[in-house]
Amino acid sequence: MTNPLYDRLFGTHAGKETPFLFLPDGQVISHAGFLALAARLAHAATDLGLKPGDRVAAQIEKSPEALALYAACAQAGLIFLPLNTAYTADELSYFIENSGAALIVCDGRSLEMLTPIADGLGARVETLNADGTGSLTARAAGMPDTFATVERSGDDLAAFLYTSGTTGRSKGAMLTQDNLLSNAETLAREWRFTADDVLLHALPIFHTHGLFVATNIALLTGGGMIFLPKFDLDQVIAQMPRATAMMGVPTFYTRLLGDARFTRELAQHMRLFVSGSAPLLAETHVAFEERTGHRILERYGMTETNMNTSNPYDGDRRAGTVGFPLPGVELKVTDPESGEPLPQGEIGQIEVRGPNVFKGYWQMPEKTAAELRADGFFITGDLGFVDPDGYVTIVGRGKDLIISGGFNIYPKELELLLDDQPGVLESAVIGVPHPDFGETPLGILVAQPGKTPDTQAIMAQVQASLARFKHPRKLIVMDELPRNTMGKVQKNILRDQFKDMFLSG
Ligand code: MLC
Ligand code: AMP
Repeated sequence: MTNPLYDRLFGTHAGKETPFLFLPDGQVISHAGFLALAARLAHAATDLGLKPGDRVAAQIEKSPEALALYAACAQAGLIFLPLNTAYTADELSYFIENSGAALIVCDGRSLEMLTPIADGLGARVETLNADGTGSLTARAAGMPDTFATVERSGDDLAAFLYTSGTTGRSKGAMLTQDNLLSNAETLAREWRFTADDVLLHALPIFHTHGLFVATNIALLTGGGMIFLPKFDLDQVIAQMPRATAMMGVPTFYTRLLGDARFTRELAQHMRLFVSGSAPLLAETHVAFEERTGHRILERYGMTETNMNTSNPYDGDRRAGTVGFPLPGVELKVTDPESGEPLPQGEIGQIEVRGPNVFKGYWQMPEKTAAELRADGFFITGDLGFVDPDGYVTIVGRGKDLIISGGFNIYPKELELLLDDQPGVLESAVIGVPHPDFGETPLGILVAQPGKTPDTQAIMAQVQASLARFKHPRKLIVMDELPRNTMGKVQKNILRDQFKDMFLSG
């Protein structure tokens, strides 16, 4: 084997006209057709001067070509760095600069905004639009349909995914070929995926869930994917009869349950519904079973670790739990202060070790050392316990993180921006329950003496700087923030005070 990731996920399908991507317009792309597209893109990238180990930063809409760029990177030994399409110029320039990307691939609409950033860093910019057009695909058009796969080992880096921190800027999580492959192999086996499966794919492909969990499993097992540009309720309902399995964040399931067209009959033939990336409420699990007869299979993962635990395929899928550690993954619950393992059943911080765990944060040895122990255990920042039957339950987060519809928001990033605004003395951002997104950020401001912050102007500043999904749903001005005797803001009190703010009824 010359390149384990490419060979196992992609190369194995060479010459096969089996269906891979079913598009909403009825078009079907075969495995062979997809590989040819990827090979042409690999030629285009290497023609631009890219060499193995170079980073390719991509902020592009979900499309077959966008997915083929991931395959092209694997084949050419490039490191794929997908970026949320919602990121603003401010956010993007950091990722591009920090990663030292040699090539930026963006939507044509962002070209003007990204060109100066790229020029400043000596990177190339090419476009790839949602409909597959753009300068990159134009370059690829005349290229050969095959590409000599670049030799790589399992320990070589395959992807960077940026993940924010509770302090400071985002960190590039370095994932190796083996990290990705080992997890895809385990999940495909545990969840019984085969070439007969058709996965309803409505997740974005710039995150672990949609790219590595969903796509890698389908590629490894040779099944097809109904490849929707995004989660669109009408499309998901219309396409479900052709699918055998679906993966989603909890918002997918609450939205489906909120629609009368989602019936037991519509879901009857489905083999599997998987949920993850954010907590699935036990009541959603129960309501889903009542409606469809299916028990959603909940699993737990992270950008840095891929998937860590899963409820069983056969056996009891317990609502409110994330199941057992996956085969090959060790999980322990430790005391956050001492790092020592806690007695069975006690709540503590969750640590994991296994072939799934990343290599560290790009060029951040201190941050890596703070979270990834020398013995290989990664401190997840999640709090939980293991019950006597071995099921893991996540009860909260030690890290200050809000998850809205499966997207992470770090309060610190917002607080730094809010603190800087005219008339603001200090701020606190908390996550409060939201019926659609699970949680949503609420910004609490304290005014400087004698000043009245202009919340509308502040919101406009937030909108200009940060991705839409991070925007506080509301800004509230309070006289002061509750603090403990050490002077630390007691966010738990604020969370309790505002917990019903966005819940109807
Ligand atoms: C979109 N918006 C969001 C949002 N998604 N706001 C808050 N939270 C979100 N998650 C914005 C839109 O830009 C829009 O802004 C407005 O909110 C309403 O949009 P919408 O039409 O309701 O949203 P929609 O486009 O339908 O998107 C919602 C969603 C999507 C839940 C379908 O966010 C999604 O696909 N989430 C999946 C995230 C994911 O894949 N996470 C995996 C991370 S990996 P405006 O201004 O236009 O009104 C990971 C590891 C693991 O966590 O374990 O898997
Ligand atoms: P990310 O950094 O985007 O990969 O998000 C990872 C975080 O999502 C984890 O650390 C958890 O806090 C959360 N998460 C993922 N899956 C679940 C789940 N099934 N239940 C609760 N939280 C989850």
